[in-house]
Amino acid sequence: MPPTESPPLAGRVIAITGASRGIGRAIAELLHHSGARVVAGARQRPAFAGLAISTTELDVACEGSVQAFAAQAIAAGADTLVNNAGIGVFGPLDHIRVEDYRRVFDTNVLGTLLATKWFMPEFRRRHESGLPSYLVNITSDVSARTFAGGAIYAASKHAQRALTQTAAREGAGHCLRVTEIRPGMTDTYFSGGTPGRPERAQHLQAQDVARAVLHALAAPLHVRVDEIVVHPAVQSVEY
Ligand code: NJP
Repeated sequence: MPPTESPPLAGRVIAITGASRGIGRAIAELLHHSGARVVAGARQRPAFAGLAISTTELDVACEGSVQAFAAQAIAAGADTLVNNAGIGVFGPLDHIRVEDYRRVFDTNVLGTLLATKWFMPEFRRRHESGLPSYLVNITSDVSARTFAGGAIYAASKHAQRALTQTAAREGAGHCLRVTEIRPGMTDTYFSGGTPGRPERAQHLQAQDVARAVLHALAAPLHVRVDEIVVHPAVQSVEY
């Protein structure tokens, strides 16, 4: 009889922010089905009927909330943080509202910064014990370009890319494997969207992005996946 293969993420413990719906939810489900233990957080506590996924309330813009999330995940043995929580507000430069800027930057930039801050010491400690750790940031295809109407959002994603690359450099000393995932148009609830509408039938599905995350996290130990850009085939070729 052939030996039974263990699932690719067996034994792994993965913390995911913004996992109540959309891409974060799809990542949580796929990684769970790939053998990982998942700790999923969002402001509205995620619910996964019938799946053994740990869930918790989390506001990434609030340091106390992030600290509690990190403590829970680290107590469960977390080796991976997926910074996925994110929002977008769009409009021309001369219509920008300060409250929108603050909301987007607090979630996308400060949220990524705080979560990384509270997991980093654990990743260093794991390395000292001979264990690997992973950081995955879900940024955007516009983390390295921009478009009309995208000032606040693209600026926040450029900043998130800078945080990702800084974490990679600071984590290099303790072999932290850092991956930036840059999805294009994805059919989720993002920016008030409703998934499943016919005009978005050709967009990425949240599961397409989740598969990119799995690819990075299930790579052999000698491999570090720095960046994945994934677009729907119908989106213009720009990156
Ligand atoms: O959006 P959506 P996506 N603290 O709205 C959570 C990037 N992206 O899945 O807190 C904690 O379906 C929110 O939960 P709740 C995008 O920038 C997308 O598309 O309860 N969690 C929900 O679970 C983002 O970084 C597209 O409201 C917070 C989740 O975040 C990531 O993909 C294109 C939170 C958002 O689910 C996932 O977005 C692209 C907070 N303060 C990049 N605020 C795209 N969809 O086209 C929000 O280039 N959440």
